[in-house]
Amino acid sequence: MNENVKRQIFDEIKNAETVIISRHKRPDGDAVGSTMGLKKIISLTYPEKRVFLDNEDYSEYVSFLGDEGEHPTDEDYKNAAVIIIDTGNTDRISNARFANGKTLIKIDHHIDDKPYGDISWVEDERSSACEMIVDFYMTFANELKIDKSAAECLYTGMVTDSGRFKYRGTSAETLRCAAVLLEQDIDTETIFAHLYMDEMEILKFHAYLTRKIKLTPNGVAWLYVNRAMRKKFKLSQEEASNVVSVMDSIKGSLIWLAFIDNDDGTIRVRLRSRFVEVQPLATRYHGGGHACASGATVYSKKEKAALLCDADEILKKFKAENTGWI
Ligand SMILES: [Mn+2]
Repeated sequence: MNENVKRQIFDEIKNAETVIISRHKRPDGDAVGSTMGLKKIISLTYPEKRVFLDNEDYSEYVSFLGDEGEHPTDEDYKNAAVIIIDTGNTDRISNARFANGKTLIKIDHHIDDKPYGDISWVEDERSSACEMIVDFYMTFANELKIDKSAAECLYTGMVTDSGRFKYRGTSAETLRCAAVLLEQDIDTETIFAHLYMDEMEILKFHAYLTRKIKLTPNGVAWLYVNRAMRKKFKLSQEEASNVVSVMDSIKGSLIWLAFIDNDDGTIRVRLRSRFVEVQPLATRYHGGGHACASGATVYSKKEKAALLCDADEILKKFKAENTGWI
């Protein structure tokens, strides 16, 4: 079935004079890598086509992949194929003009609870959207071209979304896709240095945070980054959000949560887990995402407490019903 959808997308790209590619707000490595990677593949293959990235925000974290180039005009949209990658629902698209093109194409690996697009290719078991772009390239390898720079963008997204090929979505197919990128002779040492070396200040902040981790009765680990803390350590929203990773290896804490004060008074929640799924919980609190990596928003301290209580209950139930986890 997907072979058909992929063929449709390929034909749309082939027939379009203009292709515009967008991703989700607050982009991560996968959102940036997949869009930039696909843009490079299309431009290499069809130098005569006009290919744009069009997004309204930016990520410092993966800025080493280069900038997104010039934005399309309203006129450019008229006959364009618009491709949205790595974005589950239209509210999250970082482009208010996304519906102004001729065709709208969705390529995504989030659970498809709010479908959109004239053509939609969603595989929620994929470890990253980048993996899907590589699969797309492999499907049409006789016609599409790839180079080192495109491969570096795609590899960056594969590495970040799969937790360096550690999360459960990582499959034999994931590694086959990664292998195709490695064949482009990419510089993985530099990519890893960009992604995983931290400033000394961040390290000190993590040491501080480690002492602030709290546990619920059944072992849910959680941290709250309030405004005062953000100010004290001069944290951007992005840096504050990354604190969730500080709690990712605590024995018995199969669910871990970070609460981060947003500028508008709401509280962003990042939910992570192993063995037990947190996606249904995120959905209950105005969010969603993947089985073991989701995001949500709470609107009061009371709602924050309720979410923690629910998480604790989920973990309690899981531990009572399952053995064999570490
Ligand atoms: Mn992704």
